[in-house]
Amino acid sequence: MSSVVTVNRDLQAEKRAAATAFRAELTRRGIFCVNLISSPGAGKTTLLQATARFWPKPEKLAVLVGDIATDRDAERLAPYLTVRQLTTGGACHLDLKLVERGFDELNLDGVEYLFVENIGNLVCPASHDLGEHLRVVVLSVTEGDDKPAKYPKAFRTSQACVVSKVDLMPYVPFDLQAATQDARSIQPDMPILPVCATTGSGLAEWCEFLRDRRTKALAEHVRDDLSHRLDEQRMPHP
Ligand SMILES: Nc1nc2c(ncn2[C@@H]2O[C@H](COP(=O)(O)OP(=O)(O)OP(=O)(O)O)[C@@H](O)[C@H]2O)c(=O)[nH]1
Ligand SMILES: [Mg+2]
Repeated sequence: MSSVVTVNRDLQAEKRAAATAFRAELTRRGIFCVNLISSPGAGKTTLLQATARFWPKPEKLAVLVGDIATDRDAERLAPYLTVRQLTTGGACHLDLKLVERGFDELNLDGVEYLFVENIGNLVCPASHDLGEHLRVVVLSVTEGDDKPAKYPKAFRTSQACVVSKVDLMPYVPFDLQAATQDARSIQPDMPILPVCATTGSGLAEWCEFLRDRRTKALAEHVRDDLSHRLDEQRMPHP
């Protein structure tokens, strides 16, 4: 026997509000959060290892790394930076509650950048706001240049695209211009960052991009906070 239960609550609105509140908390603490999404094996963990090696002060970086099973990615990242594995036990994406739990368990003293490596999947993670400031879709050249058009939501909800494994371009049929064009037909002005995590090519541009976005996000917060306080001062006292 089945029955219908009327909830009368907009659950999506509640999830959006929770993600917005988490983002505000991160901003208040000066932590810029980057959600990396991609197909399995596109190179997210290798990119994070290379980023930590390249970053002048890797102690300012931390990672929450998601996987369906095992903590192998956390083992790979642990020699380079503060990391906590999030294991979903089968779920194909990370959700905000799991990220918040991982966040509470990390020592984030002095951390300025929190990366969230999502589950390798170009579909489900696109629908979940984890409270990040920046969503980056990683597209490896071995996947084919047709992926932006075939998985538009991943590209529509991301604010930048890292094209990974560019060292393999001579060996695979990947047209960077075609991929860029498709990505920008979905998301105009999408920054495209070609990177090879194994040789380090493109890492300087990637790291500079992250610094720039963090500075802008924090400046926006200071501006909003200031105008909020000025508005309060202008309010007539009761
Ligand atoms: N040639 C080449 N191989 C790479 C590069 N980046 C990653 N790889 C290789 O690609 C494979 C997958 O890389 P990972 O970093 O584990 O990919 P991932 O996206 O974290 O994978 P999941 O967490 O399973 O989704 C590994 O064998 C890496 O060594 C690159 O820039 N060039
Ligand atoms: Mg990984």
